[in-house]
Amino acid sequence: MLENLKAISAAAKDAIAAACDEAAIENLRVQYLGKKGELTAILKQMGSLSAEERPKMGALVNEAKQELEELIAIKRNELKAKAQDEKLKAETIDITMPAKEIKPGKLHPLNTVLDDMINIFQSMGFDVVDGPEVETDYYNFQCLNVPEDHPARDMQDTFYLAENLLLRTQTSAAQIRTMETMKPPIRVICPGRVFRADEVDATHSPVFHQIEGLVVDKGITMCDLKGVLEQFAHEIYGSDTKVKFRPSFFPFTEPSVEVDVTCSECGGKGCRVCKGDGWIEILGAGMVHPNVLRSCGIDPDEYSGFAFGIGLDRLTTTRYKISDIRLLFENDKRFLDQF
Ligand code: 2U9
Repeated sequence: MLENLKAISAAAKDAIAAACDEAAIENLRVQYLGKKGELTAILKQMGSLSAEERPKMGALVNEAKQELEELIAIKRNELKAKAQDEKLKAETIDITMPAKEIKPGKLHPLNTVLDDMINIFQSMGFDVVDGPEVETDYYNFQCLNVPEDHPARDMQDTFYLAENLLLRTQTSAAQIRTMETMKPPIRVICPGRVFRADEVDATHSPVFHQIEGLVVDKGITMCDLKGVLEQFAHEIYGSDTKVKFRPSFFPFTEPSVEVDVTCSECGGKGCRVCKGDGWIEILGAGMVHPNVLRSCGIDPDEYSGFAFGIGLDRLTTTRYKISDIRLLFENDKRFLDQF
């Protein structure tokens, strides 16, 4: 029995040393130490030994069992570490591979012009206010002295979401709310997206952008309007630009003006950009109509104000010599990459 134990033990040690993966080592554990294993079989034969030999033999078998268990544990750990090593080597990332090019984004030309305009008006003390694109008929028209059936509604036809709910045609409603909630002095600009039911062509889009401005205080006159808008025109187009104020009509301002600047392309001589005129129209403005002040709870006998509206898209297309307004809304990267 002793010889048998030695032979089994020696064979097991050789096999453990030669095992090359974790599955093989598990098979060896079952083969030698499992319930039906070779070493377990020797233990089962102990009954045939004399009472004197049994404890000695028992001790030897247990010793051999313990030794094999330790060898198996050591080998198992070795094989585990080896397998882990091989896995890591196989998963090595080749950091010499050229990376995918990441192009940083940039501002849309409309936003570049908008940022310039906001800077100019902020430096003159204006705050920026925001408002919803979906408006009520009251805030978009009635408050601005455009009652139902007023002919000016034709020029500002828009998209109706419900009987009383529409897409705003100008950003004025945000300024109306400012007047309702703030006491004068008020000095705000409101940039934003506006909508009109216009046919699409190279110079018209049903979605476009405006910056409107509003100043309300005691003693505001047409001189303040001219000063602020001249300053704006000089900062945008250069200080030798001439500014012309032409009489006009808007229901929400009285008197009203349209403002032209000398063409920045030809300096006023007349060219293709200004269609030979020498002047380019850049905005509309006027003194806030007393009815508008009254509808916001401001007494027109005590306060006066001026307002203006500038089309951002026109300003952007003339600055960058963009021939078609639609290019601003198509988001074609080949177009946008040029700015
Ligand atoms: C309030 C009262 C009056 C804003 C004004 C204009 C004149 C104007 C056009 C410019 C180009 C619209 O985008 S455009 O087509 N706007 O001519 N806008 S006065 O008047 C206001 C604003 C707010 C409370």
